Amino acid sequence: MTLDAGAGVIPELRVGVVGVGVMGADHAERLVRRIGGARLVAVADPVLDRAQALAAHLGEIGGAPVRALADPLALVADDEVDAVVLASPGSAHPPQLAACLGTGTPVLCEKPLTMDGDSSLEVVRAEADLGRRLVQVGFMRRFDPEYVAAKEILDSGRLGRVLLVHHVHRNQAPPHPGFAAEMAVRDSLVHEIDITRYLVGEEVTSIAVMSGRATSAARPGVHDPQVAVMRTRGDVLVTAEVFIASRTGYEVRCEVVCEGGTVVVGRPAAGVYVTEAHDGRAGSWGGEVPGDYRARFALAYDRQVQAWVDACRRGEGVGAGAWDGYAATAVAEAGMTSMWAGGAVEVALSERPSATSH
Ligand code: ISE
Repeated sequence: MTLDAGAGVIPELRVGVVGVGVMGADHAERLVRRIGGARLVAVADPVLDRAQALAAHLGEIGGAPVRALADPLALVADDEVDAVVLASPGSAHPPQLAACLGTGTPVLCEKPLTMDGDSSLEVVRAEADLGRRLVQVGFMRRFDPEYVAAKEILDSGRLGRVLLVHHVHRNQAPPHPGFAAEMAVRDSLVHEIDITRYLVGEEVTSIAVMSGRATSAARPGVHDPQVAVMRTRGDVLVTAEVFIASRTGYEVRCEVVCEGGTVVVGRPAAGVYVTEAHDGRAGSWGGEVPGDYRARFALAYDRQVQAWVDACRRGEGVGAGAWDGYAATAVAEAGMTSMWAGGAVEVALSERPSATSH
């Protein structure tokens, strides 16, 4: 259904979720439990059993009845669906995004926007042709309270110019058995690419991805860990460690070094301090390392989805847009080239259509 930007605030946004894997199920439950002003009406997945199982689970936790469909495009075209959360694999996004743009349906699209820069640019141009913002990309760190506070401090100018950014991004284990080498860049590092652009306010112009000694827990054919070195248009140097099988837990940190001080996001000492006995083994001290991104960024996801729902109801856009999705994908693509071929790879972004600067 088309939401008319001039129609005022609509009382309740009827949402459909496409893709019911880890993030789709997480967003569906979030919509049922914690998001105001929206009602989840349908979930779709080519594996219908999974969609049906999720719909049943949502009923058990007290949600209103949710229809389960097998065809994502039927969900987008459904008269009862005002807006779509796209949590299908990135390779499935292009036709699903095209359907959303074709029906004027606002869409919160999980990253990556698409699998390569060219197809992401098509999304940017298709949205620009419509002349209204419909696409939000799920770069949830932009809604994390610490990243938001860091952005405010940097923008205030009180620490002076940004000189360097250091990121750490560790996952406890590969998210699924099919995890391929490229995914460390396209699915994980893409967050550092986006948040660098957001914090520094400049495009990334080159990237080199390097690997050294690998963990013995690395999957065959996957370089793990890796370090990316990026440069922004204004020559800010950025390092990013991406570790897929760190075994310890999910750790995301970022330190921005400025002329007059530093800002750190995700300090390990934050939160409650505990000492803990481990059944006869040596005890441990400190806080807890979260198991995965759903725990670490729970609040960011809630805020992101609530901000998206509120913006859709007003007929507006919020958060990362199609251009941000394109820019991040183009840098990730260059990163994958560097990962296989070595050396720094320049990133040449296309000219930004003027209608996308909303
Ligand atoms: C996953 O797909 C995500 O988006 C997480 O935020 C990221 O930390 C993880 O590495 C990815 O696999």
